[in-house]
Amino acid sequence: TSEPVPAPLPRFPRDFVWGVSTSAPQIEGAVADGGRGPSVWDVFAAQDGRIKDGSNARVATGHYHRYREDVELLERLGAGAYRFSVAWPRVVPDGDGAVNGAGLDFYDRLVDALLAAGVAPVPTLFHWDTPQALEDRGGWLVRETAEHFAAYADAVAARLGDRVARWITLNEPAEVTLLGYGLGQHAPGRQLLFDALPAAHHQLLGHGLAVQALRARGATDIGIANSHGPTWTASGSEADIAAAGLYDLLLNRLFAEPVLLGRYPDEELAALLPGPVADDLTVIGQSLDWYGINYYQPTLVGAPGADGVGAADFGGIRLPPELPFAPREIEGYPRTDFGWPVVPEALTELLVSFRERYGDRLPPVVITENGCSYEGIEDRERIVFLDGHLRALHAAMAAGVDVRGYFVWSLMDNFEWAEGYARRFGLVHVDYATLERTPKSSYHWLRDVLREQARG
Ligand code: GBH
Repeated sequence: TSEPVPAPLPRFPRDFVWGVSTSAPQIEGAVADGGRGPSVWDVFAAQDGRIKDGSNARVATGHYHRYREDVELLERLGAGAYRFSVAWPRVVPDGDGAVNGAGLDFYDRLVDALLAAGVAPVPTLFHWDTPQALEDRGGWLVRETAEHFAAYADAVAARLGDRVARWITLNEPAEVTLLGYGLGQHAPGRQLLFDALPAAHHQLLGHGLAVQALRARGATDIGIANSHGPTWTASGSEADIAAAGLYDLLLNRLFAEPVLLGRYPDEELAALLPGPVADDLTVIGQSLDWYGINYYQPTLVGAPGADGVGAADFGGIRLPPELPFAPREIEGYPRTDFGWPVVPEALTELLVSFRERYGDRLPPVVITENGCSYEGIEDRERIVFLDGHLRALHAAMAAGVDVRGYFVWSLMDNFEWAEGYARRFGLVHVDYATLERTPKSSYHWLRDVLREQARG
């Protein structure tokens, strides 16, 4: 075609990890197979009006039954690593009772298939699918859930630890807190606003306890996947600066600082957490081998306008007016089909600011998710997106940030939470009528990039 082909990417280090990501609740389906128990997302999706297209993830991409084909796609892509998640309700169907061997068997087979294909398995232990039985007892609002999570982590490590080197505890506790317990747009659908904050603390505690459990099983390569993006301030007004500061505190610092510095970033905020938290912070702040960042875009934030003027959707979600901050539309950048602004240079900004904020307390960084939603199999926009973000990542590395890997979200189109199947993030297209997989242009482009990077 007449479209310009992007120039070759700068060279990344030889041992840089190139991977792709998925999560169990978004791809596996087979929700009643092998003794799996119900998750909060099964229950949430069955409620009227929760999922935009009225869909659910009972089948999703059928990965549970088609994992061999998906591993083959990873192999042909040349991925060095595959980040997937283990479904807690497969392994412990009622959340705190007996371990379900048949549930672990699935991940056992998946890990063996990946290793045979030369792809390093990188399991995430929690990607939002809390066993419903635990939710019925308070879910992440109660401390016991953190302890049950650690017991589950131990069971997974006992089975897979001889073949899995690299582990991720949690995916985006910020989203579970805000969207799941604060605003109710995600499972479990609670609308507690600031009373959701105990869910943040208990997830972070669950992270720390799981790190201990993994270490006790000999794990030496552990990280977390937190979502982060730069917060841009809508104007120089005092009100906007305060609102943006609060947003940054709640979405970025509340989740980074306990993990990296062993303390909460703000006294007033800490007072809203279930106390006393001092001992918990020692557990939460244990040193990690690397720090995972999911990056999608910056957020422009100001004070809430008198009549909501200037307020933007937060990833498709309209925030309630009683919140003390309001995201605004970011103008002047292209947008994905989801409406998210495409701002690669904000990835450089984010990483450089992390290095400035946290200095030597920041371990090596891995980008555990980055990607975009576009329609179509000839997805040139996705190539432009990924190319731009890889250049921005390289720029951060050139500026001294120690980045060790990059994972594209996602290997294939999947169940995009409250959006249902309408948003397609995959390198591989999924036809939901037949579950047929078709590699997109971006898949072929990435395969060529990986070959090129592996050379010389
Ligand atoms: C990730 O969450 C999830 O880990 C993954 O499961 C999911 O499929 C994937 O991303 C794609 O959504 O610019 O103000 O509109 C993403 C977390 C939080 C990112 C909200 C986008 C929008 C903020 N998202 N954010 S705004």
